[in-house]
Amino acid sequence: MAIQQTFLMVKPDGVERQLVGDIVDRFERRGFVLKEAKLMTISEDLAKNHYAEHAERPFFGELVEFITSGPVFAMVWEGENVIALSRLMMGATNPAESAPGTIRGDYATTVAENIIHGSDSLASAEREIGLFFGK
Ligand code: DAT
Ligand code: MG
Repeated sequence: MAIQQTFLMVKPDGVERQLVGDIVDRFERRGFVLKEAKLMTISEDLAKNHYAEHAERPFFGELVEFITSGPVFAMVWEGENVIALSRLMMGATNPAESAPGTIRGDYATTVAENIIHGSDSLASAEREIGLFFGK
């Protein structure tokens, strides 16, 4: 395994619920390094681009509306195998499967409002870091 970077984002529900500190703390304690971070409101264009893979899904409109509904906390994290390990720390997309101890398993009960986004592959990490941080 190699040192990687990934894109993580506390979604509007997580910012609203004041979970940014807890989430940053979890990744720092695991040993990952915060490289970039900003509180921002996502434009409709950026939301549609970020979630382009879901454009044909029935929930796409709701997803774009939700992710643009308030500030998000966008981050770049670095470390050994951080792409796969951060996905494990987030927990499953389906709330019925997100284990206690994971971020979603501790804080979310619905698939739509699930607190955190994380890149799911090297390609999506590079794409999403570029979209949000321009590199
Ligand atoms: P993840 O965020 O775990 O990578 P995903 O990429 O499949 O999951 O979906 C992106 C987001 O879209 C997800 O975090 C919440 C929303 N979503 C996914 N499936 C959904 C569904 N069946 N109904 C409503 N929203 C959904
Ligand atoms: Mg995804």
